Amino acid sequence: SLSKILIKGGTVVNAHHEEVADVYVEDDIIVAVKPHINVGDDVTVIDAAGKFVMPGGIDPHVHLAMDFMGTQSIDDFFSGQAAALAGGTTMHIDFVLPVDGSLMAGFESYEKKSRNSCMDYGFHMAVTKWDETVSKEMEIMVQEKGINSFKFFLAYKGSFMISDELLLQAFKKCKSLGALAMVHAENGDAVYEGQKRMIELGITGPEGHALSRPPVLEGEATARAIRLAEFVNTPLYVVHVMSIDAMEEVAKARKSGLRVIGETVVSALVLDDSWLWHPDFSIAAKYVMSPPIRASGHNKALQAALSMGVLQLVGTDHCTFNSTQKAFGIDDFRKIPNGVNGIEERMHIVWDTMVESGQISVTDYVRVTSTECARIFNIYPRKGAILAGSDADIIVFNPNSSVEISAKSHHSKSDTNVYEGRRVKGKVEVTIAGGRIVWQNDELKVVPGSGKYIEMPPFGYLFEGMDKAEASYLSSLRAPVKRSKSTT
Ligand code: DUC
Ligand code: ZN
Ligand code: ZN
Ligand code: ZN
Repeated sequence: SLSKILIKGGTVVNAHHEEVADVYVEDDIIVAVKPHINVGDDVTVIDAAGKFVMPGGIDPHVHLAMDFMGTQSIDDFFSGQAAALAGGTTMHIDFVLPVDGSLMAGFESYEKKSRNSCMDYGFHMAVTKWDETVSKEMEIMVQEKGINSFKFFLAYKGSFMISDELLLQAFKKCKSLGALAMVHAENGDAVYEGQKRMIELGITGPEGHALSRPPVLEGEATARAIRLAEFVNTPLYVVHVMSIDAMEEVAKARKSGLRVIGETVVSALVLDDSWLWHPDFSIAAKYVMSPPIRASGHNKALQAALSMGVLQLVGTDHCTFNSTQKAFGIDDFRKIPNGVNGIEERMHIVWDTMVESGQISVTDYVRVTSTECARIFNIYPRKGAILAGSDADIIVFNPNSSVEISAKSHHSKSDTNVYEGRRVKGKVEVTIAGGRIVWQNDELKVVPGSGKYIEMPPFGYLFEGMDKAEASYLSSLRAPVKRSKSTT
């Protein structure tokens, strides 16, 4: 076999269980997880005593090499993934954008973009218009291309945004395919008005970005998407929950038994919008993403929601632009390419913010950074677990070490970092991806082309009970009134 690795004496953590054990890997598969595994001397041994051995992170929300706002996000599938691996993330799911409305052309362009991948990845598909062709292409994506989730934008009027009418058709299609509907929830018409108003008021700087699209517009769109998904009776995944307003809609929906999943992102958990008021444009502009980073207080509330299970997982929306690209919007915040980094920092910041602070347990950390994503997108326990038979995507984490985040040392191609100067407790010391040691002793050893495309099958468990729910919905409809033709 190609490689044999023994990770010795660490605390092996899964979402459901932790124990001191050895982990033995052959090729790209975990072969055994148990105490005291004896091996020959052809095996590479990693001493993990006093450290946590956890499933590599899975980032559910990433935009590598994305053509967007007149430019392209500068981390491509190689540099973005290299950064991910240095930060303990071993798989990401990227959003395929259609090309001229064609899902197939979009898929093919992302097959090209991802050719140099150095870690495993999967795709969500964005749907930005609707007709018979798109509907047919959705079937092909699910049945032949390994995609089981479709994202709809309620914002970006004039480009990606789709109407409620079309959203309903698309939700129905998702339901019939056993695919998961996802939404970017902001009211695009209102954002457009908000932006015009800021410009009229002469507010052209990055603070105008926050002021033009406040939390109420995220709350409205989240509530609307949830209700429309309820009307169609299909599960819904709300991407990047950034505000209390949106989070409370997710909480309410889940409490009433709706199958709604809430994803938050690292930036929403730890940053606040005071950065957008920074007097230096080049600093303020790097914090422009959509939905915007919110006023202080939203971040703490989202942390609490994550710890209580109101939100289920943490992504990044990693979508990086360098300062030259951000400067496109020097005179008009509407032209600042939207996006922040995070794929390399996520595992460290979530640990520091949530575990080190005592808000969640180590097993919950594994759940929100890895296992839950694998379950939701139907690739568990191949991914998201340290079990015999799972893929060998593993990190060794030292809770007693620490890391200082900086653009000077990060692996992203971006010349800035929104977490610049932040020191976090805990450190990913080793990353094993696909059975290869790709990060050790602060050194990256990645192989272009070694990453695999992970097909994600349509759903079983998420749609369980659908027929029963459907039946009870239909039986709740009151019988129509039979009227005679005459109107006397
Ligand atoms: N928001 C961002 O900030 N970047 C990429 C796309 C998005 O919706
Ligand atoms: Zn056990
Ligand atoms: Zn989005
Ligand atoms: Zn996004």
